[in-house]
Parts: sequence; C-alpha cells; structure tokens
Amino acid sequence: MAETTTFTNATQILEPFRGVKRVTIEEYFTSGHRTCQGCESALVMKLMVKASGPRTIVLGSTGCMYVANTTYYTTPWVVPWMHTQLGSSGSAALGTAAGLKALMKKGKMKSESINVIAFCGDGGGADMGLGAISATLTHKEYNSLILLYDNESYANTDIQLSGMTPYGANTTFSPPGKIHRIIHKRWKKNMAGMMAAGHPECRYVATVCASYAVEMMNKVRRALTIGGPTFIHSLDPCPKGWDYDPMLSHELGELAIETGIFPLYEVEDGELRYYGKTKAIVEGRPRKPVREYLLKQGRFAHFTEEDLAYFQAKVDETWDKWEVPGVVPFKRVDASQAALTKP
Ligand SMILES: Cc1ncc(C[n+]2csc(CCOP(=O)(O)OP(=O)(O)O)c2C)c(N)n1
Ligand code: SF4
Ligand SMILES: [Mg+2]
Repeated sequence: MAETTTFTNATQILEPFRGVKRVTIEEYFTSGHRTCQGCESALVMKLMVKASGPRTIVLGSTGCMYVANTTYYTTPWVVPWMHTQLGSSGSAALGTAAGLKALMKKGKMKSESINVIAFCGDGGGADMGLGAISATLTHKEYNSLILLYDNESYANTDIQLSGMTPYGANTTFSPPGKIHRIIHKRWKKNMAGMMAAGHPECRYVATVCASYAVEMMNKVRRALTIGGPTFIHSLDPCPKGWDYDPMLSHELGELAIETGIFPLYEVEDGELRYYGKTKAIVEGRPRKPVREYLLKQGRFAHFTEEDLAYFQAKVDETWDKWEVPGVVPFKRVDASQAALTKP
C-alpha cells in the first residue's frame, strides 16, 4: 500500500495536572490485580497509565507487575498491554514504537499519536535489560517511555538482591549471619544519573516517587509529550521485600526523599530541575538522618551504629562531594592535582 502523507510522528500533548483536583477520574488500571497490601509499584502502574490516558499501549517485563497483575483470566489493565521477557523492556518499547510507525506510514492503521510505555523492575531493567534500554535511548526517531519501577529486589521470585538493592539489606541472597553481619556490600547503581549523562539523544530523564503522586503523573505526561525515547526511575516501597507494615508505604517514600537517599529531579534537554523536598535540600534545608528511614524496615534491622554511620557517610558524599549533587557522581580535582595527572 502506498505511504500516506498524514503520518507526522507527533506525540500527544499532555498538559500537566494543575493540582490534585484537576486529575482526571478515569482509571485504566483498575481492580483484578493481586499485589500485596500497600504495594507502591501497583500504585505506580495506576498513576502511570492515568497520566498517559486511554490511547496508550503498555508493555511490561516479567516481575511482580506482570505476574500479580495478570493472574489467569483476570487483569486490571484497561488499555492494551503485553508481557515481554524479563530483560527486554527496551527492545519491546523500541519494537512497538517502530511497528506502530511503520504501520501508520504504510497506511495500514490510522495515523494517530499512541503512547508506548514499557515498564521494568530493577532486576529486569537495571540489571538484565540495561543494554536494551540504553540502545532504545539512542533512537530519537521513536517515541517511547521506559519506566523503571524500583522495589530494590527481584521481588517476584522471593526478594533476591539486585544491583539496585541498598547496601547491607537483608535479602534471600544476603541474610545477615553471626560471623558476617553485612553480606551485600555493593552500593546501589545510579540509574537515572547514568541514563541522563550517557544518552545525548534522550531528551527527558526523571526520578519519581508515588508518595508525590501529582508530580509523578506530571513527569510521565512531560516525558510522553516531549517524545523520542524517555526514561523515568520510580522508587517503590515494597512491604514484603522491605519488611514493614503496609501502612508505612507512603511515609517511607517521603523519608527516602527527606533523607536525601533518593533525590527527585528531572533532566530535560540537558537542564536539571530538582523537585519538592529535594529542591529544598539543595537550597539548604537539612536532610533527615538516614536512620529514620532505615530503621523502619526489617531488612535493615541487623544494622549497628557503625553500619548506620557508613550509610550516612555515603549519602552525605552524594550531596557534599558530587559535582551535581545527588545526580552525577564526579568530583572536581583541584587544579594542582589535575596538573600532575597531565602527560
Ligand atoms: C530470563 C529470566 N530469568 C529469570 C526469570 C525468573 N524471574 C521472574 S520474575 C523475576 C524477578 C524480577 O525482578 P524485578 O525485575 O526487580 O521485578 P519485581 O519482581 O521486583 O517486580 C525473575 C528472576 C525469568 N522470568 N526470566
Ligand atoms: S512483593 Fe513488593 S512489589 Fe511485589 S506485589 Fe508485593 S509489595 Fe508489590
Ligand atoms: Mg524488583
């Protein structure tokens, strides 16, 4: 069939919700899922697709948000959705966006702007699927959003540690013992910073937390409006994996930001904007001690004062020593030392 001339590759213009009262009431992720009580990742799915609206295709890699959301013959998804293999959210996003574009260009389907969102967990996205996500973020000719929902473990298979699990956390792969108290000694990857710093064709990278729901939805809307490949990292408290009372999910999300452990920001066309309490911290508000966040979770119950001090010092470093606080982990070398390193 001949190419139509109507194809534009335009995105939907999704204006920000100006306050909670302006948020649309329609739901596209409804009843029918079986996630744990207090599961923030389920809330992220609901907010994500509420923000994107009905003309959206959702692709999801294996994990809690696949398994618990698509039990045989039930699903909460109102929009079209497809499962994709654990490490392939990037490939699924790119392939779907490219497929839609090809079909529209050939006139085989109506030319319209359809949002393509692929979500992945931290295991599927930050570990296994990192290469495919990175590749997708280099293809500016295809519009897609990759949303990483980070519950800081391979939760669906019973809480194994991932590259996004915080230092020292008790997981099924890192149970504290009598001789070795801290088994997991690696510091968490900096996904959003890595994506923003390393992908010049990606115009929009943001961090979000569902404790700040309107802000989160507006970042999803901004990413989809800007178009090309975009990336959002969401920190999602997980009552089962983090071992806390489900009623604390919202509070833990807030504490992650107030302690400076998880900064809220966006990078649009290379310009960095901090948000909410992170912005206040950057402007001088004291951060809460990390112990207020860590000691509310059973996965850190074995921490001693020494462990808490180490964790605090590492977080302090991101604010006091990083070139772009909380975002980019380079440190300036003073001029005399820099000269010594020259050939
Ligand atoms: C290639 C592959 N390896 C292992 C699995 C088993 N598996 C299914 S879900 C899952 C955990 C995924 O963790 P994450 O991406 O963080 O999502 P979460 O379960 O935490 O929501 C694993 C290991 C799989 N489905 N495919
Ligand atoms: S294990 Fe965690 S992420 Fe998975 S459904 Fe339960 S609360 Fe949600
Ligand atoms: Mg996970």
